Amino acid sequence: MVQPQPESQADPQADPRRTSESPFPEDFLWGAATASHQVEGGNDGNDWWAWEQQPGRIRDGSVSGDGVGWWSGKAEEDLALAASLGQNAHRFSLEWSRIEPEPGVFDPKAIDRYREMLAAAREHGLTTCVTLNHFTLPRWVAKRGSWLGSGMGDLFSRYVAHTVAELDDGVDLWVTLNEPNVLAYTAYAGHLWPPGARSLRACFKAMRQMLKAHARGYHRARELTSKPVGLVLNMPLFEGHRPDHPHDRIACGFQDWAFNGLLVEALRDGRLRFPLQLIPRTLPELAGACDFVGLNYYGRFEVQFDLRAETPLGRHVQQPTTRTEQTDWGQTCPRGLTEQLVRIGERLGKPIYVTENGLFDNSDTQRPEFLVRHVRAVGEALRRGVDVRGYFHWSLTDNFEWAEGWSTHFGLIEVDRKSGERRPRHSAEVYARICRSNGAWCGDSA
Ligand code: IFM
Repeated sequence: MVQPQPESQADPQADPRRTSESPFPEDFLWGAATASHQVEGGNDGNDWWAWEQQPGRIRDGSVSGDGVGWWSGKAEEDLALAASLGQNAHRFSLEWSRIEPEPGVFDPKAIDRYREMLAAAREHGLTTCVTLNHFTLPRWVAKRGSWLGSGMGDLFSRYVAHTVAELDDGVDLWVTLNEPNVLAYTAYAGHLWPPGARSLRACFKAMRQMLKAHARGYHRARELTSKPVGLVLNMPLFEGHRPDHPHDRIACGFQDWAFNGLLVEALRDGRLRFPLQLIPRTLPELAGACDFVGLNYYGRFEVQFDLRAETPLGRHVQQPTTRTEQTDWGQTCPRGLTEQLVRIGERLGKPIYVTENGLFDNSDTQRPEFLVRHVRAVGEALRRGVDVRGYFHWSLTDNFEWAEGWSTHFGLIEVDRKSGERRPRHSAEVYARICRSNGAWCGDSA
């Protein structure tokens, strides 16, 4: 069980609390994560760009615009800054709409720009984890129905084949898709992200199509690379409001299953179960189709049985929480990170990277302690024998947070979008201590 530590422990000026038995292996990856559309800027080729142009879609009325300038040259500066802050790895994503702006037409200039970014990461000693598709789809794919359209497996594996063949030299870890569960629920069951289908049927169809595309992409990539290829899942912790109350247990169990469990199990044995598929069936090519699992973990939802709730069978009653009027990342709960790592380790037996973990904290008052406690939670999973190989904080810099726009700041580094100036926050210094001490600075998590 991870116990909270006093605030002072998160002070980078304090004496490091070293432990002689650090659970973190010598080659553990310490990095931060970003995603193409959230930082690059200057791209009108994807479904998100089109969505942002529609009034009322983005809570603060902003658009991704110039991002934080990654496409026009700032990526190199930020990667150098990450390395100077003690990080030894970076996770970022590629923009399908740039690489394949029209069906079957690939843009060598986009590939060149990504080569430059990968070379910069290499130059600064950063191991690279590269996601082939982080939510955004080319507008020509959106016109064909996005993840509901036919032939998505073929289209995705063609894009994967081209991209892996071109960029593999600079990549250490490949990821096919980011958070298919979050995308399916937010964009297909819900209305906050494109295409905003508002249909449970669409949600599960999109999820099935993404799993099939992942399996196709995984096997295609494996033919072209010797690097590990994985899938990233976002897995919050769901717990009953009244842990012993049977109704809360059922509601919470169902939400955990529908969000987390059915994907973990599908990845294990290829079986698509209810509610992902009304009549269960098996996709043999999906069984075990990953060399590692990426876990994105943000927080905990406490579920109270309520048939009128917006979420199935129960509403979320956890306090306190990091949320806006329209998005809830759950209650900060490092124990949940340990639990999900243990669960994935037990169910899938694959190496795991924490590919995202962070919080929106515009004043940077909670983030230092959040970091320390979650790194200790990773240490706890390692002590329990889970094969965790890296931790990537979300995010390196402030960035375009989808339907929230620019008003929710997740960055270790603050960005002045007018001047382009970067200002590492206090949490960036705290994280630097953690990275440089290979986690020992956080102290013993036992
Ligand atoms: O910004 C997102 C990211 O794109 C996917 N995972 C969650 C982050 C915070 O909401």
